[in-house]
Amino acid sequence: MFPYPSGDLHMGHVRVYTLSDMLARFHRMQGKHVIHPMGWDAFGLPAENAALERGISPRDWTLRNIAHMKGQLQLIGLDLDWERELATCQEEYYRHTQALFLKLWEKRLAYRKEAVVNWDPVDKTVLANEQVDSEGKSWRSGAVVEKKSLEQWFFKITDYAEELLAGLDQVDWPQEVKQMQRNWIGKSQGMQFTFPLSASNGEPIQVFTSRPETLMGVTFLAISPSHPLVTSPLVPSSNRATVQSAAAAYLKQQHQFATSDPPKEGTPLGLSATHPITGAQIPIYVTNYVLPDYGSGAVMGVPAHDDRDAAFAQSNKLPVIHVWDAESGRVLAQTGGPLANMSRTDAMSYLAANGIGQPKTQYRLRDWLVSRQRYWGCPIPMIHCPTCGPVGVPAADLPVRVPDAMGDFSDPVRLKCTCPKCQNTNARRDPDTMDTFVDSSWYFMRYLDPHNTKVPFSPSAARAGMAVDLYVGGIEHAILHLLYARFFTKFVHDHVTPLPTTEPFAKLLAQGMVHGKTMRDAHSGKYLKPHELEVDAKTGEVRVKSSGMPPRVTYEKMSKSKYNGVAPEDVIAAYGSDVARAYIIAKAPPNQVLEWDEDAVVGWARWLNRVWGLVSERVGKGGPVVQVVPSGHKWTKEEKQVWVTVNELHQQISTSLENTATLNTYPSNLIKLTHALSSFTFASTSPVYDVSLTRLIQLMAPLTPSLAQELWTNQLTHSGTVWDTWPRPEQVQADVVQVVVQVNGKTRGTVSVERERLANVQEYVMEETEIGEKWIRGKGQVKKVVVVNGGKLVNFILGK
Ligand code: ANZ
Ligand code: ZN
Repeated sequence: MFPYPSGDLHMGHVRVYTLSDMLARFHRMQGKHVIHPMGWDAFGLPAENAALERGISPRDWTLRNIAHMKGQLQLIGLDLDWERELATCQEEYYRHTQALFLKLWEKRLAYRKEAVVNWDPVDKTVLANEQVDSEGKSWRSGAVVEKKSLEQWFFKITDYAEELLAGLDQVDWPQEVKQMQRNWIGKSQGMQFTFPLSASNGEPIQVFTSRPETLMGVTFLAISPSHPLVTSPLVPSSNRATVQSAAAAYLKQQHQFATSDPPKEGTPLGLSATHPITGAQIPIYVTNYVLPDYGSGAVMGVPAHDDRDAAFAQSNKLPVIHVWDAESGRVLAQTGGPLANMSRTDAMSYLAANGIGQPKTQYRLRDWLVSRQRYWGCPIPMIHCPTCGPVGVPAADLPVRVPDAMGDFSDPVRLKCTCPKCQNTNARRDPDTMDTFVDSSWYFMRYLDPHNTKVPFSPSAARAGMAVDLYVGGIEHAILHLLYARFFTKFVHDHVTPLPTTEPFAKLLAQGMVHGKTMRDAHSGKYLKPHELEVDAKTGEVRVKSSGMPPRVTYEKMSKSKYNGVAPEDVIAAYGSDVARAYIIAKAPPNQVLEWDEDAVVGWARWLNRVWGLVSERVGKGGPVVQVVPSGHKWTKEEKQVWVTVNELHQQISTSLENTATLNTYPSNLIKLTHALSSFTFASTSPVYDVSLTRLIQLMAPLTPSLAQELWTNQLTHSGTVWDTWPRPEQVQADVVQVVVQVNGKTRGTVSVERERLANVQEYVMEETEIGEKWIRGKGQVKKVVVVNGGKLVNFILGK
């Protein structure tokens, strides 16, 4: 995932890009053609805020940050395809974002609608539903979001709801991310019923229910505060004022508690509707718990079987009719009327067959509102003509540029234009820019053909390159970015150019956060600044200066206010990028939180020094460091032993790089390999040692590229580069095998057995080992010996 150019690289970036770099190098060494690109998600609000604070233009601020962060990325030793670099704020990029918008418009997947929108009163912009948190606050400013009615552009992502669900079964993504997407799409299958208004010929009330089999238990109808019936003249005049002020209050509550659970309240309209089966008169309430934008904004109240309805019925003294027996999964005979004894599916068929209800699939997913009243974004390439309505900007006139000065971007002079269709001179440009999530919904395809001036990317490049084999990035994008990118990919496939797959990211590696060591005063809980702490000279313990007490230590998200941040540049300056990389990979499995502990970093510096030492020692002995063992070589016992270890560890390293879940074992296996070589006690030089040492340096290359390359070329003086090949591990049989010994199924230990003696392993264990003496010999009659796994496990069954 490309970064937002906020100004400084943080540890989270170092973690993501170390992961991708290491894997890119590993696959390149195997001879694969790997694309490992980098770019900048460069539009967005912080640039405008910085501009206001510092008097520098958003463009300059952004470009400066990009230059700075590019330098920082290079410090990490990343092997990136800089020739594919892109920034979403460049004209060469956003002209294509605009072309894609026009394509969406042409295909009726972009449309304009007057909508009650989420209005952020601090940032003065509209927000998508996804950008409002569960407390009804803006994800960015934290302000309580207000509702406003405005004409806005939407993308019809709901057309793809079913495909977006189905595609999740094809991808190798973490289960929890897939589940979050499924919940967001929120497919629900049920029925729609129509309740005619009693004693009037007004519009009947439609309800969506996921429990059609409970229809006989309906005792009231509940409508949302913005349901049309609230303002209908059918509401008796004596109730009107009360109903409307109640509805206004409920609406406000709903905006405040977007999805939380306030007490259920309601006000009777003084109207009733007719039950479609019984003909009973059902009272209608306007309530605070029925949401305007789900289903039809009206609910059939079944207090016996729905908790919300139960709470509402109780406070409004409404009857409760039990109609469903959960145990048998059938409608009750006494109250079920024509549905008596039916299962859910039977009831649905009956209701559909008799025209009482229509089967309906409902999604929680809403269309994507993309208009933003911001300056620093991709301008929406549309023109509003008094005669023609919305007209797309002709392709030849793209890009519609971001004006140079931030000023007032809804400036009427700037916006005035001629209609490209009818030449009406009173046309006006759309003043808004697109949600920045649009920019990031297609950049991965642009990487495949980044310099194409005509089209976003050529069909052949897209065919050859898609999908992204491995996408590494933060779990915070589990819903928004990933869902939008999936939608765009499906749209591209359907309407721009066919792709080999409609899922953009075959495998997702969602990396965990990096937490910093956080010091707090044990009593007050106050975060402590570094100078408020001291280290005991004798014990090395840290304590709070003012009290002499130890601080309370936790690991928390790095932040300025907690004084727990660690700057990548400082770490790299102190230890070098290889050490930082090795530490980051080793400290935690990639999908888990990484607790940054400065004290542990130095261990990795020591390891690299050890490797350096081994190589210098070997080079100091003189003679070429051979890369293959001569065929006539007489292997010593020790050489054989080392060779087994080298190949076993090599196999484990290859496996962890293939199957990314256990990547954290990769550096520690390299350390084991180093130990194995350190303990090798050869008198003169050994070709097996040379080959093993060379192997170690090759296996290190994806993780610690700088040192590996230095050692390869300048110390070992091997030809080519350390990247030329990823060696293959050999299947070597050890001379000595570890055998697990059990007595009556209970493990009593392991013994080393020479391979030649494996055939008679039971005698050997019984007669010649300590375990044999302690647990078997003379401890009873050996009734049976079970030998499994080619002799690697022996179980002695003893009896009297
Ligand atoms: C009757 C009923 C009986 C319901 C019962 C539930 C249980 P999901 O599964 O999320 O789709 N509902 C429908 N529209 C609503 C709205 N605009 N605001 C709030 N609630 C709404 O939920 C569908 C259920 O949520 C529907 O099924 C309806 O209540 C309620 F034992 O109808 B049910
Ligand atoms: Zn026109």
